[in-house]
Amino acid sequence: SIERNTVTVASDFVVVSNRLPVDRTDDENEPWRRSPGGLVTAVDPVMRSNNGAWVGWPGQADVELDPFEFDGLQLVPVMLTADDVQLYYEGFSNDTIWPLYHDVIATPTYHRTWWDAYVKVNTRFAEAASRHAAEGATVWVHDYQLQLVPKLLRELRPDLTIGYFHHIPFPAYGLYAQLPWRRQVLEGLLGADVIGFQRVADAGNFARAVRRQLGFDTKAGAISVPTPDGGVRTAVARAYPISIDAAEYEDLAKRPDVRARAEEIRTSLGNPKAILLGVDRLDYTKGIRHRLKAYGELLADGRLSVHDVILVQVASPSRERVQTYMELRDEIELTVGRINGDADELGYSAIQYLHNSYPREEMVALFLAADVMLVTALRDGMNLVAKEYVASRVDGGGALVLSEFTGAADELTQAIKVNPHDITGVKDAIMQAIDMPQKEKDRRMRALRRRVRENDVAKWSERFLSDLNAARKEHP
Ligand code: GDG
Repeated sequence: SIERNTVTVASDFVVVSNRLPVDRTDDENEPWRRSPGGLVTAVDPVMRSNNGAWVGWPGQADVELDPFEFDGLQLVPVMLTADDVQLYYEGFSNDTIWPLYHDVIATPTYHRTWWDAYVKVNTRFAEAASRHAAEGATVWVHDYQLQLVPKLLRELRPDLTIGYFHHIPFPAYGLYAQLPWRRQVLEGLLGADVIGFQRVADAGNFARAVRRQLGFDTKAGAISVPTPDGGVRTAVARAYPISIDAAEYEDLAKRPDVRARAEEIRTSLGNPKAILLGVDRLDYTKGIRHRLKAYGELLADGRLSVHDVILVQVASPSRERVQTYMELRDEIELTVGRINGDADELGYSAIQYLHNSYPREEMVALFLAADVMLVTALRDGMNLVAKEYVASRVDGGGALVLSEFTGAADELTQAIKVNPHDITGVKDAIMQAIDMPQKEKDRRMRALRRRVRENDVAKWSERFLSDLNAARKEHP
């Protein structure tokens, strides 16, 4: 099209995600800052060798911007109005799809006006991607905010090879079936040539939904999708467990300043026998309440004492305008206050609660300082924090308590597994982690570290993109 080439060079590789990998700053001289994240690191080399473009929302409402280059990346901003943010993003994405796909831990809200906005914004993203993709380009769409983009994009541009990666769980059909637009969402996703999930179980749930709802044949991850011309094409639905840049975390953990900071943290907390750590976005899927309940009971039972242990809970602010998240925050802060009020002694605190975000160096220092990492999510696509903790323990120390309801649990089999709903079980797991003999800790951490190092984020994107490339060759 004419428009396609007016603003930028058409790209052979286009990433589409709700957010651009940059954040707006208040600094006039440096208005954008790269937002750190595994996804950027993973696709960076592919982007650079294919004059890649990234299509996404810059994170502020009503900001209309032309495509621009930043740090060697071609960025294509998609505008969202304040209404779009409320209906498409906070509404349909974070208050319909998010709770439904996390096994209705919170009750999903179904509003037709939210759905209409979701269709409208997905169309806008598809159009932007279409404008910036060169003939025969590869487009990689990310996550649950953009489930309709694969189909919309295929209609606009049948020449493209389209991949989609789903970062969160895909629920069992019995739950998925609640969605009033369950058909349209499945059809939207099936516009992709390769549909990637975190776990084998997610890919299975998706294939089952497609069979039950659309009646298409599915065989070992190959789904037969009828085409408008009466033919059939294949869409691949498989698991590609995402990971982290393990080497980057290792390098940080070896830095003298980071190690010194870890020591400083331990000292400032009074050098207790055991530092327990939780790091989560403040989200109801993360099982923070269950973790606090278990820990609070251990203190009340006298199995733990504030003289020996402290729990550091980083709860980074998240989705603060969504009602459920406001209520969650109140509930957690009430619980923290109660536990501290009951258990604290002058100079000794049960929980150090931090409602804040920190630089990555500080996170790694915390990981190094923590004897026990608590990941008790009720449902989590992967949970990168678990992998980051493991990668950071270059000293070989530390123990990981990990919920079996995370994608990470499929891989990190040497962690101490817990069912977060079983509070007695969580209490025992915490005690097991604190009391674990050094030798066993070392053995487990070695195995965990090997796993994360061998399956890093580069491996993840290579696996996905190589399947996507194979899909292209099938229909040139
Ligand atoms: C979704 C899926 C899936 C957190 N607080 C701070 C901070 N973080 C970083 C962590 C980690 C990331 O945020 C969170 O990633 P998770 O994987 O743990 O969870 P979600 O945000 O829910 O991510 C999840 C993921 O997508 C990838 O596919 O694994 O299942 O829900 O990297 O370290 N980072 C810094 N300061 C903080 O205060 N620097």
